[in-house]
Amino acid sequence: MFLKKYFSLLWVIFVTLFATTSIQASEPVKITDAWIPEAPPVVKVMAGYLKISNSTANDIVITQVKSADFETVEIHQTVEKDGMARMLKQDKLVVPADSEVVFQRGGLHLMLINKKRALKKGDKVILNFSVGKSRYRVAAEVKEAAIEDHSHHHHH
Ligand SMILES: [Cu+2]
Repeated sequence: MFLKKYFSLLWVIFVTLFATTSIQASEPVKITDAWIPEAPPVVKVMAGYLKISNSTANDIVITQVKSADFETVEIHQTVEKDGMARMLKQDKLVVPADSEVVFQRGGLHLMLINKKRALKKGDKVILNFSVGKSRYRVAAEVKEAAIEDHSHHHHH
């Protein structure tokens, strides 16, 4: 019957659209551009930079960051006071609804404390972010620190 066929086709379109929508909705938080400036082998503490975008209508809260390659990972905010730069540990980080937070030199950064293995240019470090009950796994690449200095020239 023609009508029956027509309706089943509509059904397929409907299901497809619905499935597509739910795939997008399951990835409302994106963590991108993660990288770690290369450091000399003796240096045990490294910094991590990245971007977190929250396209949901609600604030999200990052409660923990972990990596198998480091003993501890903290979220730090660099603040300048009387010409001195100090780093303040953040117990959690709020990424407001429909906005983006950028971790960069001289501001928010990950403090990767006590590395457990040698890390050189090109190596990947897996970072695990806890956002409420969700977990996000991000690969951060170790890159030449010179790139970092160059891109932040305007701060000097
Ligand atoms: Cu720090």
